[in-house]
Amino acid sequence: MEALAKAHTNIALIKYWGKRDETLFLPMNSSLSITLDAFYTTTSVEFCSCLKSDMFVLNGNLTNEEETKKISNFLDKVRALAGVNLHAMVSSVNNVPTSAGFASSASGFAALALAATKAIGLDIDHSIVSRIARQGSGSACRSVYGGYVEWEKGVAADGSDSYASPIMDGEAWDLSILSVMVDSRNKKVLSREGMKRTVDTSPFYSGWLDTVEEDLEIAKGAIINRDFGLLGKVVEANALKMHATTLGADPPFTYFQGATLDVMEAVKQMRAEGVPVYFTIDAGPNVKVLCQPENEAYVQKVLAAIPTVQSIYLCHPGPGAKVLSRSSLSGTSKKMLNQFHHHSCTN
Ligand code: 2P0
Repeated sequence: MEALAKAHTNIALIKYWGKRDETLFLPMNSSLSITLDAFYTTTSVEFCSCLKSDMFVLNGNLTNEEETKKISNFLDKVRALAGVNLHAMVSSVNNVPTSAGFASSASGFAALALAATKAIGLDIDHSIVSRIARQGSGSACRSVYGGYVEWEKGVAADGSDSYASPIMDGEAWDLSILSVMVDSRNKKVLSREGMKRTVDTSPFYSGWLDTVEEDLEIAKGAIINRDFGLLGKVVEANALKMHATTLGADPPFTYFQGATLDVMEAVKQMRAEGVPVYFTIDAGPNVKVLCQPENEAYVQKVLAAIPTVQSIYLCHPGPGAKVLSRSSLSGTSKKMLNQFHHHSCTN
């Protein structure tokens, strides 16, 4: 009982910020993202009666008990759904450089949800895979689909209506997303902790909730109409509103650093010169810059000249999660995933 799957990271245009249920990963608000082409996770899952416990191999190394426990807890949900009680060997390769400022949890849990449900014999559609992926990491439910994706927050207490669905294919509208890495010194407030502290203590959080659904409707309309100026404007404003909530938290915090502001300023300067370019920022100091493909070379050149910018990764819309065959693997992924491929038993 084995399957292999691949899923790409995503970047939120309208942010997921705050949970109404931490156990089920139910969000306070709906969100909207673009799945990216450049970064992905490939995961194999093999359930077998000869395994005495779950094992998790990440980038070719067997992980410790704590990391394995997170995967086991997630697999428990898949086992419960399938009514199967077998342990699994899970092997994942992240083609997501940690230095790129993208969390690998979105691509990681999307790939795991697809590989595990397939391996255990569940024949389910992507909306159910998305609902399962959500329970590993919220943003993972969006990585199940390619292109432009909406995660509807849902209203049901059991989370049955909280999953992602595609709005539009990436090929229907190409955009350039530049991930701009800056000098990073501060200790991070993890997004999970940051959103919780904000929900619990920030008086600005209600302001976030007041406008986020309207922002999402505007962004969705802008995508359908390929209105880049309108999309950029609402994306940038939405990110700033999310970050504003953190300043009101107790204790207060911010993800911005000096270098973050340098990039934001450069984007505004280019815009003042007539180049349509906008930024968004997640739970860290790096900046994601959005522009149209015809301007990407110029935007990259301007950003690369900022002294506090370390590196820039260029992305475009990417595909949804897919089941793969082992024979389609190549390079490092093939080597790492085959290293722990479980051949030894005859079950
Ligand atoms: C997002 N972020 O929409 C938002 C914007 C960060 C800022 O989703 O606790 O790793 O695992 O559900 O999905 C990052 O949070 O959090 C995130 P959990 P997740 O992309």
